[in-house]
Amino acid sequence: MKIRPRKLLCVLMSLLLCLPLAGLFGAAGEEPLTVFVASDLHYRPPGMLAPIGEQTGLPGDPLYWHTNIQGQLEYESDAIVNEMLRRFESSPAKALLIPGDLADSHIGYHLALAEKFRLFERRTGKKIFVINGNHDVKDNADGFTTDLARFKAAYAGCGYSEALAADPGSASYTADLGGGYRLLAVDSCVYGTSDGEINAQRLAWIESQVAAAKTDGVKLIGMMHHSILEHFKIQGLVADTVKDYRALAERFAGWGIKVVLTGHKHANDITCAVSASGARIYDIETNCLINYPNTYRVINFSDNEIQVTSGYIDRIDLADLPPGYNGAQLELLANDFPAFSYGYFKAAMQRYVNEYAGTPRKLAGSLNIREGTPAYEALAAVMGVLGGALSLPLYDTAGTPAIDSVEEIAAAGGENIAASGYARFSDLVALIVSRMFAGDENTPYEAPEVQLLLQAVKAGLVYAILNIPDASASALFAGLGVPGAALKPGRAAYAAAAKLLFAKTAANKILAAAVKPLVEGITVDSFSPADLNVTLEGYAASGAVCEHGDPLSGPQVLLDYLNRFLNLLLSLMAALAAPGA
Ligand SMILES: [Ca+2]
Ligand SMILES: [Ca+2]
Repeated sequence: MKIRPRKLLCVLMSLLLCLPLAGLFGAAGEEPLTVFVASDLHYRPPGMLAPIGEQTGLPGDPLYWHTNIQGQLEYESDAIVNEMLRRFESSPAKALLIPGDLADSHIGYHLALAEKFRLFERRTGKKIFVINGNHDVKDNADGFTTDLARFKAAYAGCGYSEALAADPGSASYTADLGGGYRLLAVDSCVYGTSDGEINAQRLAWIESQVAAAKTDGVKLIGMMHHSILEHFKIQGLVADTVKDYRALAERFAGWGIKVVLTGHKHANDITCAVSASGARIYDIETNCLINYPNTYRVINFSDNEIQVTSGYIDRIDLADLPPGYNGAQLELLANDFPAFSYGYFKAAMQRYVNEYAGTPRKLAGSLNIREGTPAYEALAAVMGVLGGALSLPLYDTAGTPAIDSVEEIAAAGGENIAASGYARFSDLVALIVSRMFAGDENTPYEAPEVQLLLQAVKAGLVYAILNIPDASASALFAGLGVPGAALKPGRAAYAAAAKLLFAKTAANKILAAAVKPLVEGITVDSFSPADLNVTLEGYAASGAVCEHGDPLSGPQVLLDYLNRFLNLLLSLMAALAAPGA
């Protein structure tokens, strides 16, 4: 075929015209972008903390008497944040992205953290971008709280002063990250609550930014505090995702926002979904920095691939700690920070069980029951028993004849519990929750730890049934069809009650089958891809549909629910068909 010179000229002209546009659209050969991500700092300036010696979190514990209930290393937070900044400084990343819960809403905490960030940026030339979480912004009713205006002013140097666009009605903004990528920082908070929602006004603002990004030829990386996809199978049912998350994720995916960086649930998890039009979206959630296992992410964006690697704060500089630690604590903090961090978390779970399951304070508050009333007394009695039930030692270490351990209650019901290195119910809770926080969790229902946890729950129920005050107990026993004589918690009563829960009856098998998918929703990673070190599809790639992703649009969503329900039914039928049912 003969090529006419005029046609050739046309082709050459078109190519030349396209060249500058190719640059704008970040075509192949664009410098890759590397970002550093840390979330949920819950920062406490050491100077604003009460002396550590005055803490009474877990009296008598030699290492963790200062624990709080969430397992957040408050006294160590300054040291952890400093170490995280050193890691960021020595990483190839030019920007640190923080998806919310920078500090509880006291303005003093925020100003101290913002000043630390300002000095860091000035010294290193690297950039820090933040967005608010549910703990950050509230009404400034007492004069010390951080409201929206104060938040934006405090973090002017962390996104707001260099924003390309900012939503006047929220903390949302956009800022260029380089490499053809633009940060879309989205305020997903309903101030003063832990709820996540993007109302119509905020969504309209986001849509205007999507149009602007298209005009400018840049790709949007989302960052917001709340989950935009489910991270475990019942999360969408128990809330804590952003409201109407499937519809919102569908829109984000359709707008070409392939990655949304989130925090809030304090876990490392990555979930994927595909929109009706085939567009893929990832929710990359990062662990609370001051909670075990103290994770941060380094994410590299190139056209075809997004590489996620996870790192851990596994040492701190003791010089950054406030005074008041004992020798044993300092030794462990210096030699094995992860062990200190895990021990602190375990202690926090123990404190949680002691305080919240054992006293009516929190429940009474939410039920509007006032202290000193008969209702409060009744609740206190019940909660005291429940606290006792969950504090039962797993094994009969005391060697007393009284039935006062999980081991003895299970034995009364004809079940032996396996030997283990765990001492308390709270140790098992700490293990399961910490594995979920760590990510890539894979503890199946049949694993000894899960079975032990379930046995402890059953034994706790037996203990509670037998020890709650008579009036409530009578009603319960009548309902369960246990003879009235069992009201006194003697050996016979334990045997009768324990057999109800531990015996291999058809009813118990059905119960176990129903519980299994709920338990594994927490103990096994619910959705691909993997949570920690993984290569994802880049913005310019359009690969295969992700396995086990969270479906987003109409019929798929219904199928997903139907599928979950069918799985439950099948497990129930399998349980009934098993020998001995
Ligand atoms: Ca996952
Ligand atoms: Ca997971």
